[in-house]
Amino acid sequence: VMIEKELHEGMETEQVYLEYQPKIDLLSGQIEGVEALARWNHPELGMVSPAEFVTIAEQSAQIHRLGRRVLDLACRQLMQWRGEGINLSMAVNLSAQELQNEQLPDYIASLLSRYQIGPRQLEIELTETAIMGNVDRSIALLERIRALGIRVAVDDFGTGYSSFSYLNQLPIASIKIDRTFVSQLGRTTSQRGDAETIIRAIVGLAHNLDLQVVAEGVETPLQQSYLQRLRCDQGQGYLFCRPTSAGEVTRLIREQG
Ligand code: G
Ligand code: G
Ligand code: NA
Ligand code: MN
Repeated sequence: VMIEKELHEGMETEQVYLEYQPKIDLLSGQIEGVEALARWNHPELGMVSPAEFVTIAEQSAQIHRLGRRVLDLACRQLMQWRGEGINLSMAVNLSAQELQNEQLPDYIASLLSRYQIGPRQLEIELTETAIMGNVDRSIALLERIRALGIRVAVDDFGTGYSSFSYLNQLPIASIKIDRTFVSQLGRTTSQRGDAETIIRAIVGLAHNLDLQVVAEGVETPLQQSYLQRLRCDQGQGYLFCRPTSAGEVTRLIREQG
């Protein structure tokens, strides 16, 4: 209860802020977008991991406040980058409960207009598990988000139900292959062969459905070259960049010209 109250305070202050992890075009190597990742710097505890405080927020219904805060900070940063002549897309993670919030599409629309953001610049990431929890309601809400022009990505693909049959019914634009598959690409055992086979199948299916494919957790040049060969579109991971400050992303963008 104490920690919930403190999280509430943290969200009203600079304690809760965003880091940004670039998404790289695997062919050109250019940064095409970023994923916003929430951070909480607690005055006594120091950095609290998002796995912990997102769970706390989910269990105490503060997840809606966190979601609004993250969306607001993300759109504000997009506005700032635009002022600096930088055009990126920004992905924001949402939890399952937020997908049940009927007010979410209107809130997002109000942010787009407040910060003068084009809808194509914003993306929403949701896990399969979050979508499948209440699939009809999820689809209805995602349709409203898509109607605003915002793209939706399925996060951690391959770890949930992996309901391939649902993929073409979901109003989504891309899928993110979970890093457990990507991490096996570096191995010398038969696991690598399995991961390759799975990734090839996911990419083939996704591209047939006109979905973009992002590989998560790319840590080595070897994994990168496998993913290029397997025709993944984008990569994200420590090899390219850790989650970092907006200023650092700006510097990297300037550097790539
Ligand atoms: O940021 P990593 O750096 O540790 O993130 C850990 C987990 O927390 C990931 O599953 C990520 O999707 C989730 N996460 C990070 N930021 C947010 C957020 O703003 N909202 C929600 N719902 N989840 C987040
Ligand atoms: O669940 P989601 O995909 O949103 O989680 C993003 C999480 O993945 C964050 O915690 C982020 O710090 C972490 N992450 C990003 N790149 C890498 C990577 O290359 N390797 C590992 N192990 N984790 C990563
Ligand atoms: Na994510
Ligand atoms: Mn993920």
